[in-house]
Amino acid sequence: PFLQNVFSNHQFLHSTVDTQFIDENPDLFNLKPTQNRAQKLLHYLGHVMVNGPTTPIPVKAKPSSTDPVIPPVTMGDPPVGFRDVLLRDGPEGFAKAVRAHKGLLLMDTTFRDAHQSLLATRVRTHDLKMISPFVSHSFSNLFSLENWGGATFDVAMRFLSECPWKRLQELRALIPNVPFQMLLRGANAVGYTNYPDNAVFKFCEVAKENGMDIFRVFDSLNYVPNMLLGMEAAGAAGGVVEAAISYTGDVSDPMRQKYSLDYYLKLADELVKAGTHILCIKDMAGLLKPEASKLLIGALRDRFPDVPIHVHTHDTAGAGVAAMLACAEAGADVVDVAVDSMAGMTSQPSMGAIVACTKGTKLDTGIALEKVFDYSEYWEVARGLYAPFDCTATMKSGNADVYENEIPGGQYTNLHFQAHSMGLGNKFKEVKKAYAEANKLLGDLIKVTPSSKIVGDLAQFMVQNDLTRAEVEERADELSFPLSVVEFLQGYIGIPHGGFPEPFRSTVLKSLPRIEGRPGASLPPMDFKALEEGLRATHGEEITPEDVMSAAMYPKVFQEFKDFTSNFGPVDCLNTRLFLDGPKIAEEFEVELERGKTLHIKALALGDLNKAGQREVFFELNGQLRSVLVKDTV
Ligand code: 3PY
Ligand code: ZN
Repeated sequence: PFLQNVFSNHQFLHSTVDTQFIDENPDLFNLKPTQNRAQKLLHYLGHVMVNGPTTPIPVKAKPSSTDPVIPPVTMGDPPVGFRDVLLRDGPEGFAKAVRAHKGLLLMDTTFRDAHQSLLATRVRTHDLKMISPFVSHSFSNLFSLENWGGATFDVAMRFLSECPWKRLQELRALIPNVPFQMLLRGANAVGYTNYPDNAVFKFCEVAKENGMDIFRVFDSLNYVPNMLLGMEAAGAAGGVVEAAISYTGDVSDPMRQKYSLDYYLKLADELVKAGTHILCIKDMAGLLKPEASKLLIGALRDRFPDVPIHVHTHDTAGAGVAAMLACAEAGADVVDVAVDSMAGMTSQPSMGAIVACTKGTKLDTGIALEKVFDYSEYWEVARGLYAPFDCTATMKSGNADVYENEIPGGQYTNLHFQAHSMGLGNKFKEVKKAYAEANKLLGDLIKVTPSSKIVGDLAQFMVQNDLTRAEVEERADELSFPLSVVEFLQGYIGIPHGGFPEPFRSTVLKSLPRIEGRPGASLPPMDFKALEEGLRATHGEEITPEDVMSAAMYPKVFQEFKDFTSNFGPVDCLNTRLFLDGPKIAEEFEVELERGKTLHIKALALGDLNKAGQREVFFELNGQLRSVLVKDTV
């Protein structure tokens, strides 16, 4: 029967009714959305059984058939953590407490950068949630848990068909005591281009409301006006501002003058003057050697005795643990690690190694190694579920050639995948060489999202067209460069240190317009009201402020995500094997839609292909026979 509930009752929706009306019409709360969601999920499962996963799979590997074991969690509330300090004393008080802390503090990147670097950012909320109570209870003395931002925002919607905001809300509810940290790409927020200023401000505001605490703000060119914008936005939202200087070159090499110690110290001066709560060195490619760590962190420590220093690195060359220990010795308060089974190679250095190496010293982290082992075991098995995305399918080790090509961790993995899928053994070597050449062509840039993508695009263009650096320079006026390169030269992402490369820029751009100064300053503000109304008209009334921000960042991806969920339901409720591979015939399983609402499903049979090219897929849902018709597109 047609339900006249609050979403469909005409009188309720279109007239002013008082509470008596509600009392007299109990059907209004006869919501029963389960039926609908269940049917949609069957449709999804049927679709995967017939056609394979909806998300693109780069590696020919199946999710492992072993489920991760969740280590035991003590009953009761988790211990007090740094988030309690933050909530009580605010960002300034929090920064003071961090600075006053004896011993080395850690940020755990397992929930964000580690899987962005090793598993193509594909880790789903489902597997993060399972281990969250353990994290909350066992690692209450972490400085923070990095669990959001960077590529996770986009990938959650685009490839996992889940809402990034819901991830944040759910993790927040499970981990109340450890500060959450996100990566904010300055004026690019969580996207790849500059957004209007009000979009960056609003984004931070909504992120803070949803439980984000610490905003690591960087700009891919270390362009200060862009960084200040991001810092202001995070600060205005009430967040902890962690301004991050992206590190490139080698301060311990006297031959590398462009990014010298002096360059970093001057930049740090500006960020500290602008009021950052924490200062971060963001070594996105893992170039910070132990000797350089001593010089850089030592100098920053002397200069800013009261400002907490936080260091981020990647372990691409294999020197990550050594470098982080050197940073800690030189006075860093916090360093970034990933749990052992999600560490190493292009990810962060190993948590267990750092915890063990500092044990009993003045840098003791206070973290119990046995807890790290349990945590690592969970992730070792959980990682098996992501075998179709695991870089170790093709990449067997890190490589010290990163000191030459300076490719950031996540991009190193991506380029390796791409080169490998071209099927030529030595392609990656060629791409890496071209990357270093492309970097020089563009004037030796800081390389991190999105400037790293621009250098990568130029490198691929050079490989595809078999061009050397000298040939590109010679033929710059006639070549048709990738759009990202042209826009970079126009000034779309800001101004690089040392200015744009000349005469290359002028030769490529000819009469194309150039942006002066900070790109966001010339963008008209975003009209959120109009955006929201448009979304309501397309997707119905239940659009949230979080949805509006998703659409503001990624209009097309958000639209596709909404269309997907209106067809296939809340696929984030499925476990990862079901999501990627669907059930086997005769497999029985449960899907928890929400607390207390669990579906019992059994996959019964796959029908033959009918004349319309469809198959009927049969299930048992809570004891009743159901079927869905799926178009066979294989
Ligand atoms: C990102 O922007 O996603 C990064 O991880 C940069 O290092
Ligand atoms: Zn990183």
